[in-house]
Amino acid sequence: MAQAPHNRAPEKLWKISEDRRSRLIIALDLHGSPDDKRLLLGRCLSLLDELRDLIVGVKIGLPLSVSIGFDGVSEIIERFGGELYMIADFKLSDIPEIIQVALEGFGRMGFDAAIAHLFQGGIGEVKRAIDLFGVVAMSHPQAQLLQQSFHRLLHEAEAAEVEGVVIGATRGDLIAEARRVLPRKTILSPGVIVQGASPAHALRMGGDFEIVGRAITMAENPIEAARMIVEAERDVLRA
Ligand code: NUP
Repeated sequence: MAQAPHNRAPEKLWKISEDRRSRLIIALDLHGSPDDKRLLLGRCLSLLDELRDLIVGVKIGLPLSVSIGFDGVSEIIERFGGELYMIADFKLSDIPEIIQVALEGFGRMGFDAAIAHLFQGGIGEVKRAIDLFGVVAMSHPQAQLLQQSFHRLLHEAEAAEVEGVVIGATRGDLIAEARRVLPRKTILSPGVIVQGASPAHALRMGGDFEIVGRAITMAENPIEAARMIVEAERDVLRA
């Protein structure tokens, strides 16, 4: 079962979550041809405008960045970074010095956090300009190699003192195990609906936040889709 947020890190994320009674982070993976940059950026801004009361954060990665460029991403952060938790999901897996430089750049852009891999080692050496989430179990069924190292990655997450970890919502068993081993780490879980996990399942297993992309961004009615997920989350948190 998801824990109460008593002074948990990252503070900004938990504060927004308490205020909005939501555990939903949107994966803003809208993408398209570079000719349509302004159009796509406009779609992102109006989508976030519509969803702003239901979501706590926005996760941005390569699909959107290669489509609208980092300038476009910066515009989104400028507009929504004051009220939403902004996460850079480039699953960094480089040498510590390069990861550090990337985090500094994300910090300058206004991101609150980034997602990095842990398997390459050295994350503990990185001086962190922003919050960091380490990937310990991915949502897709082919992530076998990572999964074989699950406990070692949990240990790496603890040793590196990252703010939280990413575990696929499709891996409820691993979420429960991570919650047992790392009781206070914030767990983010992608893989909801389109990848097979039911809304709020990750919270029921001990996760903290759900990351949802296509089930909202490609829905006929994104607000209704988001509302349905947040209602399911609230039911679990009330229970
Ligand atoms: O294990 C992971 N699975 C996953 O889907 C780790 C991730 N970071 N993600 C991301 O979550 C993926 O890159 C995408 O942005 C989002 C899930 O999107 P969707 O399946 O809800 O559309």
